[in-house]
Order: sequence, then C-alpha cells, then structure tokens
Amino acid sequence: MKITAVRVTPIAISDPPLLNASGVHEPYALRSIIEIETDNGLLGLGETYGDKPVLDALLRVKDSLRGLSPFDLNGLWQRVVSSSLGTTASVSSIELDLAPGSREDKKELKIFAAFEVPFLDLQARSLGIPVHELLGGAVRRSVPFSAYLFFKYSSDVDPSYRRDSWGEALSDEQVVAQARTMIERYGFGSIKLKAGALDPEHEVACLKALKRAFPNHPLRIDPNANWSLQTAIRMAEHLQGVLEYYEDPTPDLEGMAALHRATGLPLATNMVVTDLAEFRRNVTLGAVQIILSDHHYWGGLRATQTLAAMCETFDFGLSMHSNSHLGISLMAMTHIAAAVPNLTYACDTHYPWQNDEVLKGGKVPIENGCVTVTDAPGLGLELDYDALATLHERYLTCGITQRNDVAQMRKLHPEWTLQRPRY
Ligand code: GKR
Ligand code: MG
Repeated sequence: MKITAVRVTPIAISDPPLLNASGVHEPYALRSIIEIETDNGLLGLGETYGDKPVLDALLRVKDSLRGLSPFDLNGLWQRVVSSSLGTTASVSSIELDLAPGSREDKKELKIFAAFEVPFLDLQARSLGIPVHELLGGAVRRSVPFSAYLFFKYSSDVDPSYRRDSWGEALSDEQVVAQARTMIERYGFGSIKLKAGALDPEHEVACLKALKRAFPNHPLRIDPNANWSLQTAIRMAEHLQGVLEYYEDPTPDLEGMAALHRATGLPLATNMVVTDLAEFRRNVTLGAVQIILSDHHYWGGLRATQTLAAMCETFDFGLSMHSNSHLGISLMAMTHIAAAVPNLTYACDTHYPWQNDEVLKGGKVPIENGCVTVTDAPGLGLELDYDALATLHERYLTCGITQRNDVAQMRKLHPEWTLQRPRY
C-alpha cells in the first residue's frame, strides 16, 4: 500500500463568543482536514489546526508523502523534519498563548501528528480493524467527556457570530443554566469551568454555585495561568473539598510547584507539561500530578501512549485537553482514549460548542456523557464533501488566518490590554 495523493483543506467553523484568559473566541475557529489516498483505493482522514503556521507547514510536507507506505511512521517523521518548516507567526507569542495552532513551538510534532492519524486510519482500514484495535485494543468502548463550561457573551455582541441559543453566561445563575443545558443534552457526568476571564472571587463563587446545583459531579476549574501564585493560593482556600483537580491556575512549573506545596491540591496542566523535557522538569519539581494529553501537539496517538506509560511510571494521572474541533479530531481522541488503560479522567472537549460538521451523518453523538467507538475499520468516518466545500468557502471569505482571541476582544472592547497573569 503506497500513498498516491494528499489533500489538505482549511475550513472555518463557527465558534461562539467564549471568554478566556486571553480575550474572547473569534466568530470562526480554523481547522485543516487531511485526506490521504492510497494505490489500493483507501482513504485516510485527519483533522488538525487550520492556523497559518500549521497550514503552511502541512502544505509544505504533504507532497513529500507520495510513494510512502502508511505503515512507515519513521519515514513520515523523516519527511517532516527534512522539510525545514521555518517560521511564519506574525503575532507575539503571549497573544497566542492559548492557541497551540498559532504558536511556533512544536511545529514538527504538530505536523507529524496531523499526518500520523490518517496514516493510522489507513493502516487500520487496510487490516479491516478499528484504530482502537490497532492501538492495542479498547479497554473501554464508551469514553467519558466532561461538560466544558465557559463564561460567554451573548451572540448578539457582534453580528459576525452565528446566533446561538446558549445566551450570555456571566453570572452564577447563567453559568449553572449553561451547565444544566449541557448536562440535559449530553448527559455529562463531570464539569469543567474555563476561568481566568473574570474576577477570581466571582469565578470561584460560580464554581461553588455549580457544586450546589450538581453535588455529585466532579468539578474542575481552569484559569489558564491567569492568576498570580498569591491569588491561586487564596482561591485554593475556597476550593478545598470542591475540586476534582485544579487546572493551570498559575504560570510556570515553579509556580505550580509552590502552589502544590502550599495547598496540597491535585494540580493538572496542559500548559506547563507539553513535551517530555517539561515532563522531566515536572518530575524533579513535583509540581503537577495530572497531565492533560493532546495528540495534536504531543506528536500523535502513539506519542499519547508513550505519555500514558510515562504517567503510569511516575504515578501521575492522565486526562485530555481540547481546543475547538470537529468530529474527526473527536473520534481520534476517542479511539486513543479507549485504548489507554490509565486515562481515567473524563476528557475535555469543545465539541458541544460547534454546530458545523464535515462528516457524513452529521455530528458525532455524545450520549450519557460518552462517545462510543465501533468496530468499523479505521476511525470509522466518511467525509461529507458538500459540507467540506461550504466550510472551505467560509475559510476563504472569513478573513481570519490565525487565531487571536486578544485581537477579537479589542474589537469588542478597544481598551482591552493583555496582562498575564491578570489577577
Ligand atoms: O479555547 O478558550 C479556549 C481554551 O482556553 C483553550 O484555548 C485552552 O487551550 O481549552 C484549553 C485549556 O484547557 O487550556
Ligand atoms: Mg487547560
């Protein structure tokens, strides 16, 4: 089996005005859809970031994959590293802090991961088995995800946003209502509150309101390192006994280590342990106890298995991070989560916030808080080419080429300045 063609299609998916530590989501999030054809008539699918730095690199690498076997993952890595991926980011790295697709770092791992998933899809399809079986077999067929809550503006805040029925979520009542809707629709059994956007006392009050409304749901809060160490310690006093884990409240590994020493709370991260070098430093510092994997920047599904083995070795918990994404990413996340025995926390996903889809059959169902794997070959997915064309056309006309939540907040509030940590 040899690769005969590789297509990379950038798309723009509608995204609501969700608040975070940098600012607010733009009306569109960018993704790249990857198709790889082989000489035996198979098609492998993948999805990754659509921001310019990643898109440019994908386009640079794709034609070098022709002639390669989809089983040759070392050959894929060699082609990625020999492509001299260069530097294209035009915005400061702090502005892009929460946008892994726009950041320059780890480009090779991101590009490798983007192609590794369709390679694995093709391997599994050629064997007539699902990707989870290729990865060692499903230890769970239903993978739990958490309700991912955001402080949010109404979609009326700017006519560019798609109208949505979620409404505004700034007060504790509105946040609880958002959680209720999400849990009623999808059956989630745990809750994550994206924080770092509003006053910390208010965010903690909202979390406590969630605790009262959903006393049996494990709760997480994620201020994306927008709280100083002092603030994170002060908030921890209100959070003892409330949290499943405390995710990235304060910047850098040293800060997280000091926070853990001061509070004893279980700390989680997708910001300060993002590669094996940081993993090693974390072991030395004893900073974070739960690592959020993300195959899109850790280097793919097999690299996620390596990370899982490392977590087991050092007795760390393992959970999963998410950015705005569609169903191909969701199913890649689900297949790997199904096959990793020690991925024992419900995974993050932004998927309920996205209305668009490029898959035949539409949105992937989330039922009882879970996405279920099947035994269909590969990822078990097929593209809806009309939907892909529509979303590609939108990419061409939307005017966004690189995620920047700071710039979007300045459009709504020109006086907005980025301060990290803000509180
Ligand atoms: O999309 O606003 C967002 C999130 O804040 C995202 O950028 C983060 O990377 O969800 C992520 C997280 O858990 O830190
Ligand atoms: Mg996080």
